[in-house]
Parts: sequence; structure tokens; C-alpha cells
Amino acid sequence: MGKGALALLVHGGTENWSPERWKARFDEVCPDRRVLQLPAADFDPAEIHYAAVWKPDPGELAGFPNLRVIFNLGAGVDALMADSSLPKVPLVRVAVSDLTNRMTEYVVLHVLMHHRQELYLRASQRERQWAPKFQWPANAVSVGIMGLGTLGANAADVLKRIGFRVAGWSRSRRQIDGVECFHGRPQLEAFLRRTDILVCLLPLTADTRHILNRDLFAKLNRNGPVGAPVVINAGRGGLQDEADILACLDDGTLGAASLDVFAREPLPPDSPFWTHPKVVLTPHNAADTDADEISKYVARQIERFEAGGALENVVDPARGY
Ligand code: NDP
Ligand code: OXD
Repeated sequence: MGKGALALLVHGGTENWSPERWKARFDEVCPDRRVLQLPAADFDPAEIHYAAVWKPDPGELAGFPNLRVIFNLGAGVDALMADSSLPKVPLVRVAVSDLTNRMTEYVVLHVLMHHRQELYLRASQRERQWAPKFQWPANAVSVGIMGLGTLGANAADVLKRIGFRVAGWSRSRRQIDGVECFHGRPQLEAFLRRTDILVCLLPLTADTRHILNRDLFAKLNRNGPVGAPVVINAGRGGLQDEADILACLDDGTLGAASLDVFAREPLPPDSPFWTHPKVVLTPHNAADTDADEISKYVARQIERFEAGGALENVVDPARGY
């Protein structure tokens, strides 16, 4: 009997999520396995053993009686967790150094941008103003990272090596050398009180939805060198209350925001975020999923699984991440 087929369901809608590109990559890394780009006209659902997916429609994975594993082609599984018909087979997410390093680049870029007063300096340049301001050292700034998982822990480590005072907040207790670690709701306020620049790398779950709201922003440190605190969100748009962010930027509760993710993506053309002078906006590309790296990661996992080994980075449906 031949090897079970792999179904590819990719609905990203951007260049990086071109289904044809992913199909070509999977054909190369799974040469002896049928790779079916769905929707397809002519196939037997029973031949599908694996599904590699990005934002499949709800119910799209329900019709494969022999499905063994679902591979999410990104790190965040919130879209899949929202599908009540998701087959009860292991769901594997992405955790690879390529994606982690890309996210750390984004976090470091944006922390430095606010630390080094780039918004002010670019505005000065546009106005032909030679107007340097006092620049404080990195060790005067407290960066707080919400989410100390694969992505948060790596960003914390690099920021610490640049010299920032780094803290992190997670659900369970974590220990990272040189990083002050907080966990659970009871320790959230202490974490926020010492934070000048807040970085959010949480997954979107029932517990974290709209966690970035006015109540939380009001607890951030207002006495750091940066002045009004800054928020950087590269987790998911559903983590943020967008009306609260805008109101807090306008009344000075927040000094600035870097946002890579939004409740509605693509961000509608009439969104006030596009032109807000205190917002640095990117189109959900903090850390692209690289088709070369991720197809190899999935192929390796299938090989190990079929040889009787354990799958890695399996999502816990009870936690939702
Ligand atoms: P991980 O699962 O490795 O880490 C998640 C972290 O969040 C863990 O430290 C976890 O705590 C913490 N956490 C989860 N729920 C809570 C909670 N209720 N209270 C406190 N802490 C909590 O995920 P990754 O680091 O790999 O990815 C994080 C998210 O980043 C993804 O879910 C995705 O949404 C987003 N992402 C965005 C990208 C982009 O381009 N913008 C690209 C890739 C990912 P604990 O350690 O106790 O489990
Ligand atoms: C991911 C993403 O979760 O791209 O990997 O957002």
C-alpha cells in the first residue's frame, strides 16, 4: 500500500500564502507521497492521512475519515481552535528557529525604534529640525514581554543582551536567566507596574482575548525615560481592544503603539490606525512562515511519526495553544 496522501489547504490570500508555492515545496520534500492541493475535483477523502493547513474554512477538515495529524503552517492556532468540527487528531503548530528569529528581529526593531525616539526623529527630519533630545541608555528601560513561549523567550534573551531590563509574563512559572519572570493573573499587575515598553506575544485564547485594554494600559509604568508607555503587539489582533488603544493614544495613557496584527485583516482602508501619528503599523508580517523551512519541518515530523516517534509542538486543545 502507498503512503497516505497529504492534503494542502492554504487560504492566506497573500504572496507568502500562494497555494501553488506551498504545493511545489511539499512535492519536493514528500517525493513519494501524493500531495493534494484542495479543493480538488478527483480524489478519495479516505486516502488523506495528513493535512497541512493555513486558515482552512470551518468544517473543511471534517470529511477525511483516515486523517492522522493536522499540521498548522503557522505558530498561532486560534483560527483552528474556533472550528468546532475540527477532527480530534493531534494538531501540530510551527515552532522553528527560522520563524522565531524573524519575530525576534521584529521585536528588537520596534523596541529600539521607541527606545531611540525614532518617531520624534523622523518627524524632526521631515520638518528640517536639527533638534537632538537626551537619549537614555538601554539599561534605563524596562521591557515587559507577555508570553514567554517559543517566541517571547527568544526575544527576551536578545533584548537582555542589548542591555534592556527585561521581564516576562506567562501562564505557568518560567525561568530565564537574567529575565524577571512573572506568571498568572495574580502577578500581572506587578509585571505591568515595572514595564515601560510592553511587547505582546501571547496566543489568542478565551483567556487572552482583549487582554490589551485600557485597564491594563493604565497599570504600565508612567515614570520611565520613555514617558508614556508603549505597546507592541505581534500576537493576534483579537488580543487588543482597538477602540481602547486609539483612545489611550489620544489621551496620553499610551505614548505610542507598534501593531502588526488587527481584529480585521487586511486592515480596512478607513481604519484610523493607518494615519495615526503615534502608530507604527505593519501588515501581519512580523514573522513570515517560510515555505521552504516549514515544508521540511512538516516532512520531518511525518517521517518520525511513521517511524513510531513522537510528534513535536502538539497543541493542547484544553489550553487552546
Ligand atoms: P507559545 O505557545 O510557545 O507561547 C505562548 C506563551 O503565552 C507561553 O509563555 C504561555 O504561557 C503564554 N500564555 C498563554 N496563555 C496565557 C495566559 N492566559 N496568561 C499568561 N500567559 C499565557 O507560542 P509562540 O511563542 O510560538 O507564539 C505566540 C503567538 O505569536 C502565536 O500564538 C501567534 O498568535 C503569534 N504569532 C504571530 C506572528 C506574526 O507574524 N505576527 C507569527 C507567529 C506567531 P506558558 O509558558 O505558561 O505556557
Ligand atoms: C503565525 C502567523 O501564527 O503568521 O505563524 O501569524
